[in-house]
Amino acid sequence: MNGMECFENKFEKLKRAIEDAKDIRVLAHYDADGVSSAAIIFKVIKNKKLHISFIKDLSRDNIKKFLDEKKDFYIFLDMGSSLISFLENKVNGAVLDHHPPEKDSENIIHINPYFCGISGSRDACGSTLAYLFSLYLDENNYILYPIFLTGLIGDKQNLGGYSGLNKDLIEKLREKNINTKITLRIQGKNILESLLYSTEPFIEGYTGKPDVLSSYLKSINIDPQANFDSLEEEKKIKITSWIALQLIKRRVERDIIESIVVENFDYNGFNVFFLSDLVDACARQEKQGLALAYLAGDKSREQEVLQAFIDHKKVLIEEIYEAIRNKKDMQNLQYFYVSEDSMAGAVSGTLMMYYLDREKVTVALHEKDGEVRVSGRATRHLVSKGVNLGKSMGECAESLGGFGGGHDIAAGANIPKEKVNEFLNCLDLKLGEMINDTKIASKV
Ligand SMILES: [Mn+2]
Repeated sequence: MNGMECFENKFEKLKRAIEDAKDIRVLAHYDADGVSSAAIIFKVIKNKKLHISFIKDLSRDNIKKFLDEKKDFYIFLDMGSSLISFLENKVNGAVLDHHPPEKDSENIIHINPYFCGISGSRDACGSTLAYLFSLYLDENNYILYPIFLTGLIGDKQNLGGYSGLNKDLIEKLREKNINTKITLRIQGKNILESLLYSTEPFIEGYTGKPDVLSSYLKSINIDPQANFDSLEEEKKIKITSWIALQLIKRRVERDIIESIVVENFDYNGFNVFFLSDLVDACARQEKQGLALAYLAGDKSREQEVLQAFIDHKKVLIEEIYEAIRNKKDMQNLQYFYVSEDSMAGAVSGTLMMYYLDREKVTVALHEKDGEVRVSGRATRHLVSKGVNLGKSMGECAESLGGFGGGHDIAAGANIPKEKVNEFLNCLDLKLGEMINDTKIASKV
């Protein structure tokens, strides 16, 4: 199989290490990809004592607590590649991760697509590696594909089309006679709920508004309680083009508009995109155990999972509208406050894609214990114009007694509460300089 050869040696080592161990500790990243990776490993390791925990805080101090348990063997999933030198003299273990690796290791079985010339940001995620390992153990494990796809979609590696190792594995699935169907990205119990809780796409004025949606659906003769997939073709087209039109009106980018329609891989009549949204919602509420049980096949947890989804979406959508209401504009950025810290990234990401001015950086602020936490997002377009958010946020925060940093397109900072205005002015100015410097440089 494509992509398998490069991993084979390490997979064989991992298989043997698992056979030899009595007590296995699994530490997985806390998000949808981490939970899915853990669910795959949980399904394929049999007759062993397996203890799984999910990790949000990747600091060495936090990880050390688990290492001190001195288990026979540790498996790190969707995390660990940046901790190799810390781990390698402390434990027996394996890392299956797709984040940029610090280095390979003699002591740790370090499995990362980077070592095989495969991009970890687009072509393989944590679940890809766990799934590939499951196939190495037994080809019949291909039936774990819904869990693999749940992680992949959770990590947004489906955006812009599948590629690399992900694509190879999906092509293999097509040979297995699994039904695929073109359908809407958004999914819920019925068409009303699908639209009601949709944040991908978020449709301002409709998302989160049951009355507005019900009367709109009735006006075009669609039963709000109907399931999208069971609608007549003509009605499917009607609703799809209506969503597209709403997004065009809000000047959403073409790629994003196109992603409202997806190809679903059927799983007992279930949609893997919805599955991924459910797991994501659980993970964001610290309910990874619930998500894991459900993914691993415990249908009795379905009601709880659906409730977690609705709870999460309600809070997120409320925060999105609140952000729209309190948003303030500056020359090169727009900012707003959120009341739930954990939502800051999701709110600014959603608004940047579906609502706000994409010519400006989006900044979400959250006040806590005399401090303000800042979460910033730029667009590819802004980055190409010279914006480096990590650098500008870091410099401004440090000059005001805080700290910050990150990537060019997404970054964070912590600043003292009383310095917020100064920070925003500093950032606005720096962003302006970055854009103008590039303009001047490209003219020369
Ligand atoms: Mn991941």
